Amino acid sequence: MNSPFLNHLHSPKRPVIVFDGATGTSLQTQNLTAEDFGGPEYEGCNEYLVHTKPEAVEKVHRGFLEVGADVIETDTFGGTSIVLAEYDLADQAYYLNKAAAELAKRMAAEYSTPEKPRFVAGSMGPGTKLPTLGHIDFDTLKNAYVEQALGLYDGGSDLLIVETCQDVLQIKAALNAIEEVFEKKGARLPLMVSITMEVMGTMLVGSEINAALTILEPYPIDILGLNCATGPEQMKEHIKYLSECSPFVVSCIPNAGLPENVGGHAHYRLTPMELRMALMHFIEDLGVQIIGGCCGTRPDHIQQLAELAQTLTPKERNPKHEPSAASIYSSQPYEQDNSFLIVGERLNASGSKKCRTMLNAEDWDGLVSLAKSQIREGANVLDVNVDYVGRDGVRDMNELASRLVTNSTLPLMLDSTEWEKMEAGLKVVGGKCILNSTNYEDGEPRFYKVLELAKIYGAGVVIGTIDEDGMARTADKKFEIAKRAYNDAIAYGIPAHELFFDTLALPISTGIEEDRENGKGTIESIRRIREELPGCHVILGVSNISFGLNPAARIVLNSMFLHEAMQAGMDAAIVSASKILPLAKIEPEHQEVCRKLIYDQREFDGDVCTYDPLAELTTLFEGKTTKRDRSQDENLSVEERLKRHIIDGERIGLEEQLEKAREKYPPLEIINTFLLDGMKVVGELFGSGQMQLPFVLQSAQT
Ligand code: THG
Repeated sequence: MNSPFLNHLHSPKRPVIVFDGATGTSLQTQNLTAEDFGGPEYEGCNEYLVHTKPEAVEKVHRGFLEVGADVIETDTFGGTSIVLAEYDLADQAYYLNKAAAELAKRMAAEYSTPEKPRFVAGSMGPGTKLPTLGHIDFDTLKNAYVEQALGLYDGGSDLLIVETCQDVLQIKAALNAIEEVFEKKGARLPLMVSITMEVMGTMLVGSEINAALTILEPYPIDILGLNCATGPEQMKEHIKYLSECSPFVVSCIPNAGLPENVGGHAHYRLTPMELRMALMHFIEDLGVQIIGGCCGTRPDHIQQLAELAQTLTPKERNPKHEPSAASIYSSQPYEQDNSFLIVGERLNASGSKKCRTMLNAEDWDGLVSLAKSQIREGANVLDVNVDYVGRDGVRDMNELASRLVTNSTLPLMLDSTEWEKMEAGLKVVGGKCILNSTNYEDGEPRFYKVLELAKIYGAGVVIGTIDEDGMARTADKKFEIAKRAYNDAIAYGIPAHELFFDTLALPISTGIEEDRENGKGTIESIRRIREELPGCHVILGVSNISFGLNPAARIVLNSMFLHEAMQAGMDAAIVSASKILPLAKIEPEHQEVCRKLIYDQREFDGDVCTYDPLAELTTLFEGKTTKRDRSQDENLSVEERLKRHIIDGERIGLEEQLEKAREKYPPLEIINTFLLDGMKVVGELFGSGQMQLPFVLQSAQT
C-alpha cells in the first residue's frame, strides 16, 4: 500500500501524530439553530450538517488545524444508514460520508505544507446497536458499514478509523466491511481501531483489554488504541497492556477527564495542560505514538498536544504477543505451562446422546448449563457441534452460539463438517474462535473455504490429516498431509501459531488387526510434526481411542494416551475434562498395560499371541465402574486421609476428617502439617509433569 499517512507514521524520526478534538463539543459552541440542521426534524444530526451547513463543520476542522492537529476526523461518527434512519436519512448515507470526507480533505489540503502534512481519517462510529446483544445482526451491520466505508473512501480519506468501539462483534463487522470495500477498489487504506474502555475497566459488552487485543490481532490493521469514556488516568493500565503486547501502533485519545454531571450536562474538567502532562507520560514511558482528544477537548487542548508532539519521540516498544483464543470477556492462551489446552467435548450433538436430546428439544438453557458445567470442570475452550441429520444446522448454531457467547467465559471451538455452520457461529461470536476442522477430503476448495473463514473472522483452525484418499493411518501419511497443509495455510496467510494439526486418534480398542497400530501411528506423527513444522499446535480428540471399552477402562486408557501424546508434543486435546486422570492416580499395572496397548506390544510365540494388552485391559476392568474405589481408604489414619483429600482435590468427606483431626490437633497445626504436606506432594507431581494445572488448582481450592 502506498500511503503518505503510513510513510509519515513509520518515518525514521517516528513522529508523534496528533488527532483533533471533540467534534460535538466544538459544534455546540456555535449555538446552531434548527434551521442550520435543515429543520427541526434533523436537529442533533451532526452528520447532516455537511449538507445543510458545511461552514459549521469547516469551522470545527479549521479550529483544530489552526492549532496544529495532524489528523482531522470526518463528521461521520453516526454516519451509517442505521443511525441516519433515526432522522429518516438512511438513503443519504453514501452521499453524506463522501461529502464529509471531501470537505475534510479540502480543509486538510489548505493547511498542509511539505513539512507538516495534514491527513483525514474517515470516522466510523459504533452506531446505536450492539450485535453481541442481538440488537442487530452481523450482515445488516456489515452492509451498513460497507456503504459508509465506500463513501469515506470515495471522498478521499487518508485512513479509516473504526472508533469508540463498544462491542467486539461490531468491530469485526466494520473490519469485514472495510476489507470488502478494499477488495472492490483494488487498493487499501491504513486502518485504525479505537476501542472504548468504560469506567468499570472493560468494554461495554464486558471485554477486557486482553480479549480485545486477541480478537483484533489477526486483522490487517495498523493502529490500535483507546478513545472516549474516561480521561487518561483510567486508561493507563489498558494503554500499558497494549504497549507491552500489541503488535500495532498504540493510540490514546481520551476525554478531558471523566465526565461530571454539572447542572444536567456532562462537564469535562481536565485542563489543556493536565491533558498534555498525562499524555506526555504515555509517549515517553509507554511508546504511544498517536494522541488526540475525545469528549470535552477543545482546540486549546489540541494546541498543547501539538506542542508536546514536536518535542517527543515515542519510547521504543518490544511487544510480546501470546497466541490465544478469546471469549468476548477474556483471552485464553493456546499454550499451557506443563499442561495442554483442554477443549471440553460435551457440547457435541454428534458425539453425545445427552446433547443430542437437548438439541432436539431445543433446550437451549440445558445446553448453556452443559457449557457452564464444563467451565467448572476446568475446560479452557468449549467445542460446539450441532451436526445432527434432519435439523437446520445453520439455525441451530446461530441459536446456540449466540447464547453461549454471553454465557461462556471461555472461547468457542466451532465444530462442524459444514463450513456454513461455522460461519453461522462466527457471525454471532465476538470472541476469537477456533474452527474445527478442515482437511483435503473433499479437495482443495473446501480446504481453503475454512481457511478463508479463519482469515475473514480472525480465528484459529484445526486441520485433520485427511486427504483426497481418505483418512491417513500411518505416521508417514499423517505427517505428509500435515506438511502439505502447513505449507498451504502459511502461503494463504494463516500464521503457523493459528494452526492445530489433528493427526486423528482412532480406536485401538476393537481388536481388529489393522487398528492395532493406530495409537503408535498417531503418536509417531505428533513427534514428527513437532520436529519439522515449527510454531504450530497439535490437537487430538482423545476419546476416540477407547471406543467401545467399558467406561472405567476408557478413562484410564484415554488418560494414558493423553499422557503419551503430550510427551510426543501434543499441546491441545478435546476431552471430557472431568474424566481425565493424572498419571499419579493410575495404578502402575494399569499404566503398563495401557502403554503396551498404545504401542501394540503384543507378545507372540510363533503365530500364537501369548500376551494381548487389549485382552488384559478388558479383564482388569471387567465389572469395574467409574465410582472411586474407597475400600483402601478404610485403613488410612486421619492424618493420611487429610493429605489424600488435598492430593486428590476431593472435597467430599473432607469436613468429617477435619472434625476428627480437631480432636487431636489445633487448627493451625492441621493446616501447616497435613494439608500442606498434601500440597507439597501436589507440587512435586506438578513439577515432574505427572499432574496438570487444572488438578493442581482443584487441590489448592480444596
Ligand atoms: N478431532 C477433532 N474434532 C473432534 C474429534 C476429533 N470432534 C468430535 C470428536 N472427535 C470429539 N468429541 C467427542 C465427544 C463425545 C465423545 C467423544 C468425542 C464421547 N461420547 C460418549 C461415547 O461415545 O461414549 C457418548 C456420551 C453420550 O452419549 O452422552 O465419548 O477426533 N478435531
